[in-house]
Amino acid sequence: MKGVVVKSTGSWYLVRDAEGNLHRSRLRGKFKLKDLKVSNPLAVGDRVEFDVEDTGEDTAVIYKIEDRENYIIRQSTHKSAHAHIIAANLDQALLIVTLVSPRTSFGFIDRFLVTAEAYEIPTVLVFNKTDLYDEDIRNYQRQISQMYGQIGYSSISVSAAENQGMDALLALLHGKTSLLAGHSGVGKSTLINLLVPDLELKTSGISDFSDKGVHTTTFAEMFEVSKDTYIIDTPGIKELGIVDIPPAELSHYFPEMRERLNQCRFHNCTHFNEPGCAVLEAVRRNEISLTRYESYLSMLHGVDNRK
Ligand SMILES: Nc1nc2c(ncn2[C@@H]2O[C@H](COP(=O)(O)OP(=O)(O)OP(=O)(O)O)[C@@H](O)[C@H]2O)c(=O)[nH]1
Ligand SMILES: [Mg+2]
Ligand SMILES: [Zn+2]
Repeated sequence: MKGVVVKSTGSWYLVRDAEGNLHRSRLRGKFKLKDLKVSNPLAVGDRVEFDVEDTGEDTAVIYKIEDRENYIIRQSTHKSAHAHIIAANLDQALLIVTLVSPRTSFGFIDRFLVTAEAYEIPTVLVFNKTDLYDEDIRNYQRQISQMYGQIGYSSISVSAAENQGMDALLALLHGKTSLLAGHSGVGKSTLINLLVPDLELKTSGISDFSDKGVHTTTFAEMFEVSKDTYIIDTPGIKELGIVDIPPAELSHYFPEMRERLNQCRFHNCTHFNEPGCAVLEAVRRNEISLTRYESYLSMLHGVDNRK
């Protein structure tokens, strides 16, 4: 039988077949990892072939993984730790951003966007918890949305608490498989509970002490919103490392830099201090946002600006 992995715990998998039935499954014997250096052989979204066996707790055995159309990897910032495939076969990622409770930094947003560019996953920013924004934060959010809009990333604003903006979110999701990503506590599971009634995913408040989420969701899981519309809940990302990108290539994953690359004097320009650099010139003229350029530099130099 053929199916799609909708949940992966590392030791067992939930696979949805074509009729929508779920099978608790395990992987057959030793499974060869394709050259990817990752800790999990199988991820949510993987298309698999499996046999149903009526023995034991895990009733199905996965014996084949189909080639992935795409996938997105979460790289720990600690070099020693393994990379982890968050999900495969995605149409898009929605990065859930909150400007308060908890605050998502530009550094984090830009790291995610670079990762998504590297894996060619279109990304939309979803500002949540807008009910908590005062006038100043609301204006600030508009500026941020405009800045990202200019470089090709669209955004929407929602409030899960007040059920605001859900129509726009549904329209964005329609007919696609979307990954919800973001820090712990930004409201990923809360949003999915609104989109998929009766689901009752666990959610938790923000720690008063750190103003951060408490990592409530522990495994990625895919849910059906409506026919052909799927959404993947994921555990909150604390820190996001950057996939192995050579320094001279990093700017290829910043759309506003990518379009200027052939105007730099040196073809291998890293846009740091080289003479005749078109990117530096654009930063000087405010044509490239300073926060984006700062994110670029921190990634280039491996500086730790995660917040
Ligand atoms: N004020 C307000 N609170 C919200 C909103 N959306 C979610 N919350 C609250 O934020 C807290 C965290 O929400 P979760 O849905 O658990 O967050 P999460 O992103 O799934 O977090 P992890 O599973 O830890 O990654 C909960 O207390 C929610 O009730 C919102 O729009 N406004
Ligand atoms: Mg959650
Ligand atoms: Zn340059």
